[in-house]
Amino acid sequence: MGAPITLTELSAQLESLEADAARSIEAAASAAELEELRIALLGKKGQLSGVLGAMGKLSAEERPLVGQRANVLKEQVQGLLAERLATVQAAAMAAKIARETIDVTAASSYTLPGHRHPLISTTEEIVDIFAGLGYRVAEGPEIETDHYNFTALNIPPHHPARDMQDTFYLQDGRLLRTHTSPVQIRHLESNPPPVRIVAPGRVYRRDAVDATHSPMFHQVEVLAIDEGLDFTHLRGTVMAFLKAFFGDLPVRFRASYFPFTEPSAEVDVQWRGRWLEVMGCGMVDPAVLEGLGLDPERWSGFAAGLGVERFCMVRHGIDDIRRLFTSDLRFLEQF
Ligand code: 2NL
Repeated sequence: MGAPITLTELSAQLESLEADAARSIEAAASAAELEELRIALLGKKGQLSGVLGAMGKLSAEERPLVGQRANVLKEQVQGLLAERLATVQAAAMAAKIARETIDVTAASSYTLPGHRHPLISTTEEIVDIFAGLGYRVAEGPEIETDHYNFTALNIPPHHPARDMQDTFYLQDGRLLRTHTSPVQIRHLESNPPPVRIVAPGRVYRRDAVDATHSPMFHQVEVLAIDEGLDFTHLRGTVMAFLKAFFGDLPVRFRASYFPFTEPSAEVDVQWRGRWLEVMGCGMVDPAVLEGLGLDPERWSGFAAGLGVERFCMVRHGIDDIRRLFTSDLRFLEQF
C-alpha cells in the first residue's frame, strides 16, 4: 500500500477534500453533475474512501481522530449535496415553467368551432316561434304510404294535385313524403283534439335541380284543431309568426287552392321592396276531418306550410338553393 503516511498529511488531505467538495458542489449546475460528484467524493472508489483506506497506516491512537473527522466530513458533504440539489431542481423547474407558459384562453389555431347548418338553425328558429305560441313538435317517417301522403289529405288517385307533388316510389308502392302533412294525420289518429302541433322535416319531390328547386327540401307545417277556430285565428297566428321571424313587414293574403284546405291562401311578405311568396295556409277541409272520424260540425282547424330553404335564403340573402346542399365550408362558415 504505497508510501507511509502521517496524521498531518491525512488531516491536510481531509482539509483540502472539504474545500474542494464545497467548491465543486457549489459550481454544479444539474442533478446529474451532483450525482457524479457524490460518486467521486463519497462512492466506494471515491476520494473519502481513499483517505479512509490510508488510515490503516496510522497508529491505533491516531486512527479514531481521522475516522471521526472523516465521518463529520461525510455528513457535511451529504448535506451540501442535498442542499445544492434542491436549489438546482428549483431553478430547473422555474426555467421550465417560464419556457412552457401556456395561455389557456388563446383560441386554438387549428380547430374550427362547429356550428349548426343554416337550414337547421332556420328550422329551429321557426319551431321556437310556434313553441312560444303553445305548439308541440311532431315528427314522422320520411318513407310514407300513399294513404298518409295523399288520400287522407283529400288527394285521391288521379287528382291533378298529384302531378305537382310527383315523388319517388319504392318497389312496394310506398313513397318519399312530399310534405310533412302525413305527420299531422298520424298525430291526429292517436291524439284527439284540441291539437296544436308543428311538424318540421325533410320532404321530397320529383323536381329538376335549379337555383330554386331541390328534389329534397325542408318543410315546417303547422296544425291547430279545436272547437270554434276560424280564419281570424289562422290570420292572427300567421301574422304573429311572420312578425317574429321577419320583423314588422307588410303582409298580404291571396286566395289560393290546396286540396286539403278550404278556403286556402298564399301569404306574401314585402321584403326589400318586392313581394315574396313565403307560405301557404287555409282552414282544414271538412273532408280531411271526416276521414279522421272527427265531426266537422264540432271541430275546425287551420293549417299552414312553409319551405325552410325559402326562409333561410331570404333571411341570409342566399341566391341559389344549391349552396345549401353542397357542403362547401367556405360558404357554410359564414353563418
Ligand atoms: C305550402 C302550403 C300547406 C297545409 C300545408 C295541412 C295539413 C293537414 C291538413 C290540412 Cl294535416 N292542411 N297542411 C295546409 C295548407 C298549406 O302548405 O306552400 N307548403 C310549402
